Amino acid sequence: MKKIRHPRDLAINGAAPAFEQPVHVGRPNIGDECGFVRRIREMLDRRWLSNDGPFVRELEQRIAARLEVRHCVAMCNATVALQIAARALGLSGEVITPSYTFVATAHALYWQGITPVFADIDPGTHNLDPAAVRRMITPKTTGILAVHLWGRGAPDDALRQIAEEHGLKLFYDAAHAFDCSLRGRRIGQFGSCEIFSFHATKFFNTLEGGAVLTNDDDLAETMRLMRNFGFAGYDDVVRLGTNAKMVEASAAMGLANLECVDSFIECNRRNYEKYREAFAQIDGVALLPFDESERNNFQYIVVEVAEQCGASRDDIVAALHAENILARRYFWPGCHRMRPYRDLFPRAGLLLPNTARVAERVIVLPNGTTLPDGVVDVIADVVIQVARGGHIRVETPLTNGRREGTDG
Ligand code: T4K
Repeated sequence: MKKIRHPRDLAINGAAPAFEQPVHVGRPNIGDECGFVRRIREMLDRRWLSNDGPFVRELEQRIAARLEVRHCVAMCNATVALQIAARALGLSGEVITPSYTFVATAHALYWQGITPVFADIDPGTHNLDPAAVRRMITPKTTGILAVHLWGRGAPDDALRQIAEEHGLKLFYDAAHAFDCSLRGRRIGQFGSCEIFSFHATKFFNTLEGGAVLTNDDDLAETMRLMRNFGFAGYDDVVRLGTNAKMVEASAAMGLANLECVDSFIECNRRNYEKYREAFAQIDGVALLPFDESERNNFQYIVVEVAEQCGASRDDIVAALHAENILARRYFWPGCHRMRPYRDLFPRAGLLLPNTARVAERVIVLPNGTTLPDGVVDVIADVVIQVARGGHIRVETPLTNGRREGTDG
């Protein structure tokens, strides 16, 4: 493994990169490969590929049991699941949500003709700040879509109180939070419903996929109808619907991965502990800790670069990219600065100071079962050298040759 003891050892200064192949944030975890292939053969023999197939049903039952929730409604991805949930909850007008999230959270609302109104975050947790949510309520507000960012539970008690006071629906984007807990209860049980992503890059994946978890029988039934064009029988369409079905191949992957979730967590936790140890020694760069009193999947390794650090966040990202470690600037620049929303709310930034600050400081580092040995030490060594000013400054870091986010 490459040793970086001096600025001249940095690839950004001309040395050979630490890794020949890119080290990604979001390399998929693949669990029981033989179990997946066996199920695919079974699926082909059965000639049942989609439409509420036996693997989808089994996956739904197992996830509902694991998360201790009555209903799991599997879908093709979390973005469409969020849209269906918003529609099933009867939302309209404005829904309050964070800007500091993956853009799918805002897009899902806007796609449904609902205006996402962005509230600021707590800079300590990166989750919605309830006081900021209160400030954004108007007569048009019908709901709150909070996010359990990085798998850390959003402040449900305070949000529920606000929702009750104002007659608002509360639901959660739990895309990052599979197998996590909040105050000792599994995420999946909060609000009217919670939406999980099982995208390839997520800690638990079904190739592409997602699900809505809810304890509300009627809501679950409505969403089951909505995901399959509103069909209640062969010729009986009882409501407006779309095609949001999970296919059997995805469910087969989910079943194969579900058996290995505990080992994924163990691996993520080991890596997280290595990162924690390494970053404890670096001034100006801090790891966002997981709450050890909760159940965590340890997937997102989030570090924040302080103003007093000797280098900017983007300098550090550029130096890591030069080593072929493709660290990410999630969720820069914030949804409100992306074009569809920038045009909608040109002055939104005035009310989102914490969002702006956090979005300028965060780096997300690789984790997961494919993490090469020694990568944490290399990352720490790169950050140490760059933080001491031993790098060539660059204006615009690139991710796989394309710019992330926008300039807005
Ligand atoms: N809400 C929140 C809070 C979310 O974070 C997300 C998704 C959603 C809702 C919507 O969920 P879905 O509709 O996707 O189910 C990635 C994921 O595509 C996205 O699912 C995820 N959040 C987001 C945080 O990250 P990108 O555009 O940053 O990365 P992407 O998909 O290009 O993948 C990142 C890297 O991972 C690639 O450069 C290479 C590697 N990779 C990727 C795939 C797909 C692999 O090695 N193998 C693969 O198969 O969005």
